[in-house]
Amino acid sequence: FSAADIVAQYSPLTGHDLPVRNLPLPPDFAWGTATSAYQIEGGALQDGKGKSIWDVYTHLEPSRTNGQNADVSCDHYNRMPEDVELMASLGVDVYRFSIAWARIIPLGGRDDPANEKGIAFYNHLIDRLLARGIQPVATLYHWDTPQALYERYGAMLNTDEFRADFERYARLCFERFGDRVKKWVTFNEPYISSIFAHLNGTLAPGHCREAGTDTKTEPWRVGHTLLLSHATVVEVYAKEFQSSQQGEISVVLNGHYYEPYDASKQADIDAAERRMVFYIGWFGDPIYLGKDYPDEMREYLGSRLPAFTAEERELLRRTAHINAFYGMNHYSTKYARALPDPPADNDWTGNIEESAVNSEGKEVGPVSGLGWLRLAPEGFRKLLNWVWRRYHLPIVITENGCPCPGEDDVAVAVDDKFRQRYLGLYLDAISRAIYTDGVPVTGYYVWSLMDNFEWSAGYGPRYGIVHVDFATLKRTPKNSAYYLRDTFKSRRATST
Ligand code: PSG
Repeated sequence: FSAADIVAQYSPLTGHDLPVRNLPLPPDFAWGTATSAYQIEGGALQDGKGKSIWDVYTHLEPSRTNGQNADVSCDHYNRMPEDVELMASLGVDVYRFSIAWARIIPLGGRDDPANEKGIAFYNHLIDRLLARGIQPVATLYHWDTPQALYERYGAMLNTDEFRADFERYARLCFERFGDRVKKWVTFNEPYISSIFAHLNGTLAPGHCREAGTDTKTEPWRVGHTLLLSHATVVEVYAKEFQSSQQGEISVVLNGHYYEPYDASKQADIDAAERRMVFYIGWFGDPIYLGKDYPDEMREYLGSRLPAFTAEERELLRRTAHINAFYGMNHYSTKYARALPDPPADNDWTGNIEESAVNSEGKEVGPVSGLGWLRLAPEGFRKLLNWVWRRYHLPIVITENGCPCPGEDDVAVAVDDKFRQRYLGLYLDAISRAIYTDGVPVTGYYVWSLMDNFEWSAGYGPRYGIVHVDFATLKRTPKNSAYYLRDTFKSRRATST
């Protein structure tokens, strides 16, 4: 059988109630693990590192982060060699990590001094990965803005200042790591930095909880800053580094798939589409298509959505084609229901209400260790199709995974049956997207290598394929780690 024949036998995919088929994946499909600096490193003030907004936020009001912080977390900063060996033992091809801006420029700004000890840490990490045959994928920004920049000018609230400081930071990373890092991500999930940190206030800096803030405009200003900072850095990379370093660069966008709440109502069908445009199109259209914000967003948000100057438009147009892949973080599916116009407080979603149950009482899928994260592989496959049709770029899954129900019990946590099923079905969905739908998906990085600090939820949810005992810092691979090691071996063998 060819790979396409094997996949076709299992058509159509009905979703979460299917058995895991271990459907084929291309021989050169890359599998990896993903982490971020603040979530795993610890060493909060070690070797001259500056404070990030997360170092401050978790100490200022511990109740916002489950009473916990990541001062130590997995202590990866001091245990990095052991963690690289662990990945090598699992047969990982790729490791996606993030660089802590304040570790390499403690105060963050373009005129502030660099910290050689911080730079040395990432050099050691990259060298060890390569020595074990693991390709480094580096994210420049995974939410840990240097605190000094937030205090100086509000960080992302000041587009021009932030853009100039981020450009210098990125250039330093390309100069010092770019001879060995061939895949770069500028920003992790600009949607989350904009909405969760500047509208809902569930993530640092929690700015919208302070007096005198404007949640009607600030999230959109932040989004604007991130888009322009991304485009600026993409152009710097293309002009100054790409021909000698031969790497590629893009951004990582997250987003749920949305199904209509009532599939017989046109308003709900439109709402589901509009919700994805507000989530993904907001960044995807300017970055990958070089276009203005989507019309639907302009319609609901009017002048609260910043306008691009002629020069900025040109920058977006010039840089759109440089992005080499679409970086997708995806976890789950939701239902979208149209709310009556005119919009009240829900205008930021495109005036829709989200739910886990549809008009017929049908649930999206079984609940993981977190209420919003449900097992819905068919939604994943549909989102892959949606993104491919809109942007026509090869897709890399830069994050996917889940915490398990009942994992407070360490036996359940290590024999993580829910996660094995979740990962197995989501990989089957990728196989079907590739071979049945013709969507080019080229890699899959599981979130996460190991249990870590899950932002506002602290050490509650455990996303790792490796268990971490936070009292002893002992790492124990969960059964899903062995499942991934084995399934990638067999899935990639079948397809040759
Ligand atoms: C994305 C979307 C939601 C929550 C968290 C994320 N949501 O819709 O409720 S964040 C994303 C992130 C990583 C996290 C991981 C798991 O990049 O740092 O640990 O997912 O939440």
